[in-house]
Formats: sequence, structure tokens, C-alpha cells
Amino acid sequence: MRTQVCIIGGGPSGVLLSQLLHQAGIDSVVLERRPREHVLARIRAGVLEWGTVEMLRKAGAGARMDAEGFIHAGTYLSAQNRGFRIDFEGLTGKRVMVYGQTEVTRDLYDVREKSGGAIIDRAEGVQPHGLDTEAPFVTYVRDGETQRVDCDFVAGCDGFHGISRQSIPDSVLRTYEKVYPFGWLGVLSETPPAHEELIYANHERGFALCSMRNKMLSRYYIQVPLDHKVEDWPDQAFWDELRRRIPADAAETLVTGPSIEKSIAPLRSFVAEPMRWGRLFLVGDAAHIVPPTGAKGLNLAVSDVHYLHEGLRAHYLDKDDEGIERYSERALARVWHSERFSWQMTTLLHRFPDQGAFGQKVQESELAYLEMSRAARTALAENYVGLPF
Ligand code: RFL
Ligand code: PHB
Repeated sequence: MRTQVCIIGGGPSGVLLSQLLHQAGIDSVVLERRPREHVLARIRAGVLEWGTVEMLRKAGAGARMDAEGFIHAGTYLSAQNRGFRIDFEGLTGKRVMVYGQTEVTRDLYDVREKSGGAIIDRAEGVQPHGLDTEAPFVTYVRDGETQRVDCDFVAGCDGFHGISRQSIPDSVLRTYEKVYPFGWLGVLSETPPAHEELIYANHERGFALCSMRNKMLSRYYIQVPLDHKVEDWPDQAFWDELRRRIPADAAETLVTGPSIEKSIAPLRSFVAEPMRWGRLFLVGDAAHIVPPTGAKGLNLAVSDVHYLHEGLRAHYLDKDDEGIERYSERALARVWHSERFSWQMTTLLHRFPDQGAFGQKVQESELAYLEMSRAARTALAENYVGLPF
């Protein structure tokens, strides 16, 4: 098989890239390791920056988001059960969209399939070759048979554990990493959200987050030690702990119910540089990970897709290679802003094992400063709603 861009990974970044290239008349094939049903059922991100909203609309995948998503003009932060609001709209003129990644992925698959796109799932043993030559190709096994895709470029959209980043020689790749000493236990339940906006809570027992998917579907997280297992947290224990950590008025009115999904995610900051090697481009989680506290992971994947599809478009349509040559530099500049912000939000809101009473007091003071200082709130809001790309 021959295509112009072979895309490894059928998560949101791979399928969005494929659709935007298609709209520019550029041919691509998406190779996804997992069965489609698995990819479409994954529960992950919930908050979309406005730039992401506009990219999804541009790809023709925005109709259901616009009908069913919730536009949020602010969020709540709290310390020791007392909260205050960050008014995104008042401070920056911008808002965010609350719409789950599960739905985003489904919408992207729908639009890509309607336009006749090739998304090959259950592609095993995907392996790129000749990435530093003029004629790269990718091999994989489907139904026991080895297949080969010849292409001009390979886009590595295969997430943190994918093969693409591993294909860059050690002598070229630099990585930067920070692993946090805790995880997030997440629960999805068919209950009305605790509040009309998200609540990010700092508490001496640990961080908690109240989020949502729709009017009857809530998403909650609490910080837990890394050695905890889902089995250590029956529903009642989860709800009791959440109540202790969030603002008193939200705790009082919290509606609880059985969890329909429960999982623990470790928290990590990670960047791989450069994001281009030869004819390979890294996109999204394949190149960088942020702790979820800033709600940036999916949004960063989308901004990478923005830079890459513009670069490939200029290469094919205008014979101009500046965009692909500067892809890594442009994407990384934005990545590092989000890395910094996500690290800062994580540091501000979580209980670290060695922080002690002094550290807790400093966090509370920082939150009090945010409450009293418009300048501090503006800086947070500007990053949360998303820097321009
Ligand atoms: P994905 O979604 O991991 O997709 C990669 C795809 O590649 C496939 N794959 C392979 N395919 C072929 N061959 C191989 N060798 C392959 N290896 C892997 C995988 O099966 C998969 O389908 O990466 P992508 O597209 O870059 O998207 C990134 C986002 O998924 C991620 O950044 C976000 O989910 C992060 N995130 C959040 N981001 C936000 O913007 N806002 C949020 O509110 C937010 N909350 C979160 C999050 C992530 C979380 N977890 C579970 C990690 C909350 C959580 C709890
Ligand atoms: C979510 O709804 O899953 C969510 C929201 C905000 C975050 C992280 C996750 O910062």
C-alpha cells in the first residue's frame, strides 16, 4: 500500500490529523494497535480549550460537541473546604468547553469514516523503517499477515507507550521527566454534577476534583498514594473521602451513586526533544505527558496537530518546507508552557508526602493570594483557557 502520510496511532491526535490532511487533499492511513471498540470506550480528558474547539469544528467534528458540550466561563479553587471562583471570561474574555474525550474520539471516527478514511485497527507489531531516508515505510501484522505501507512521512501519534518515540536513536533523543509521588483515583457515576463548574480542591488530606460529562454524568478524582489499588476504594469510602476534601457547601449537596468506572492513573511530566527526526514527527502523548491537573494533555495533542498539518499542507500544496522544518521548535515552545502550568497546578493543589505543615501553609497562602489578586488569577486563567497557537 502507498500513502502520503502514515499515521501510527488512532487516538484523537492521529484521527484528527488524518481528517485535516484529507481536507487539504493529502492522503493518509491510520494504523491502530487496539480494537476500535476499546479506543472508543476509553475515558480520559474532559476539558477543551477554545483552540481545540475550533480545530474540531474545522475538521467537521464539532456538531455534537456544540449541541451537547457545556461552555464554562470559570472554575472554582478551594483550600481547606472554602472555595472561590476564577472568572475565565471576565479575566481573559475566553471560555472552555466541557466535553469528554470519549465523545471527541467518537465524533472524529465518525467524520473520518464518512469521508472514506482508512483507520486500520488491530494492527499488530507496527514498525517504522527508513525514517532517516527519502523512502520510509511502515510494516504491521493484520490477521496473521504482514503488510507494508510506503509513505513520504510518518506521524507518531501512538501515545506515551508507542513505538514511534522509541524509533529515534538515543544519541538524538533528549528526555525530561518528573514522576509525582501519588496518583488520581477517578470515578464516573450517573449522578448530577456537584456544582455547575469544576471544583479543584486543595486539602490537607489530599487533592480532589469535581468534574462532569453531562447533566446526569459526573467525573470525580481524589489524590491517592501510589501503592493504592482500586480494590482499596469501595464506592462508599470514595464518596466519604471526596466529601471531606471539597468545599463544605458542595459536600452537603453532593449526590452519590454507584460508580460505573473506577481507575487509578499515575501522574507524570515528560517531554521528548526533538519532535521530528528525519521523516518522523512525534505528536501528542508520544512526545509529552502532563499531569492532568491543568487539563492540558488532549489540548496539547491538538496544538501539535495544528502545527503539523499546516506544515504538511505547505509542503504538499505550496512546496514550502518551513513549517515541517520548524515543527519541532514551534510545537515544543507551546508544550513547555503547558508543562510549566500543569506542574504548577499540581504543585499548588496536591499534598506531597514530604511537604509538612509548613508546605501546606505555603499552598494555602498561595491560594489566598490568588483569591485576592486579580493579576494572579489572570495568569492562571490565561493558561487554563489555553495560550494561542
Ligand atoms: P492517545 O490517546 O494515547 O492515543 C494513542 C493511540 O495510539 C495507539 N497505539 C498504537 N497504535 C499502533 N501501534 C502501536 N505500537 C501503538 N501504541 C499505541 C493507542 O492504542 C492509542 O489509541 O494519545 P493522543 O492521541 O496523543 O491523545 C492524548 C490524550 O489522550 C491525552 O493527552 C489526554 O487524555 C490527557 N488527559 C487530559 N487532557 C486534557 O486535555 N484535558 C483533561 O481534562 C485531561 N484529563 C487526561 C485526563 C488523561 C488521563 N489519563 C487516564 C491518562 C485525565 C486522565 C485521568
Ligand atoms: C475530567 O473531567 O476528566 C478532568 C477535568 C479537568 C482536569 C482533569 C480531568 O483537570
